[in-house]
Amino acid sequence: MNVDLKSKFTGALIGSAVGDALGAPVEGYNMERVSSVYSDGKGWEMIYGRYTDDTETMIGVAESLIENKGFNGSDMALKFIRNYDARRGYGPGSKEALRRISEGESWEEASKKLFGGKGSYGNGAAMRIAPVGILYYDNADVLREIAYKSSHITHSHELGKEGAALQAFSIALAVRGQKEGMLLGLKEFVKNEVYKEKIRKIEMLLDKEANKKEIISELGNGEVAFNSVPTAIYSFLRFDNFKDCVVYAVSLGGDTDTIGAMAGAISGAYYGEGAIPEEWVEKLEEGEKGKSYIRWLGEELYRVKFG
Ligand code: R7I
Ligand code: MG
Ligand code: MG
Repeated sequence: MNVDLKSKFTGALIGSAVGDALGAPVEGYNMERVSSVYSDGKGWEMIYGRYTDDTETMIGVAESLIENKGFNGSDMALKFIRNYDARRGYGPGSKEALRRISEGESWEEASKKLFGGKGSYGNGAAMRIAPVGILYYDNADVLREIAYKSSHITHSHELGKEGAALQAFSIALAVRGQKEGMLLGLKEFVKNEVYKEKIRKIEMLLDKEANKKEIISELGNGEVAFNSVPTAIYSFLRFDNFKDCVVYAVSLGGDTDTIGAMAGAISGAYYGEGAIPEEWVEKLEEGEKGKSYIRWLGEELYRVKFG
């Protein structure tokens, strides 16, 4: 498959926003309730096109990487704080970390205080990671380093950071066009046993064409990183086009906006922006930081990378 690299960069970001917006109206619903909403005569038509915290924070990651031509922790934290709109529905950990930083704590320290001093392993760092996955797609070591550091602003737990790194590396492999070899690549990349086990499960579940209930019980559909990042990767690997992948990710219920966003980021990076259903992109919100801006961020990341 020959998809041009720039459309993979923009595809990862627009794909993530589209997945977020498709899943947003049904976040927290179970599988049956999701299907009752989306089968209501209209199929999988996007309902509002409004994105959530997943995309708002992804925008902050991209803005900061572009402006600094690389990672700058205090600046990225500032971007999150400036863009913050409570109506987008932030997780309590992320909200608390950003509040602490805005009151003067350093980005290195603030997130460590969360969850009894263990730090968060929510999926909030993984859901926003697409810009890191594309900018560092050709260097696994740098990608890991920047994925960990950008996560740390809100998520200091090892499992939160590793989930973000795994999601970023999946996007990187997708940019490289590696779908067949993805699981092997991920196995070699991932350091934590919790995720190694999940990757073995993905392989097993792909082999047997498991049903949705099995996917939910084995891989998860919740808002902690290890119960959602593997589910997004599975959704990408199971299908051969953007639409089926993202519809499936959202159809599982649970943390639908986030699993949709992560599956959409990997798919968009693999198939390119042209493979994202036009009617979904059309419905995706516009405005100051809407779809045109998100596409421009993808183009700017491409420019930072290739000049
Ligand atoms: O990760 P985070 O930003 O939340 C992202 C989610 C996505 O679904 C978004 O769409 C938005 O709706 O929120 O926010 P956190 O609060 O850090 O983590 C999310 C949840 O994971 C927490 O509220 C906890 O339920 C759980 N969690 C933990 N539970 C126990 N111990 C995260 N870390 C821990 C932990 O250390
Ligand atoms: Mg959200
Ligand atoms: Mg969510």
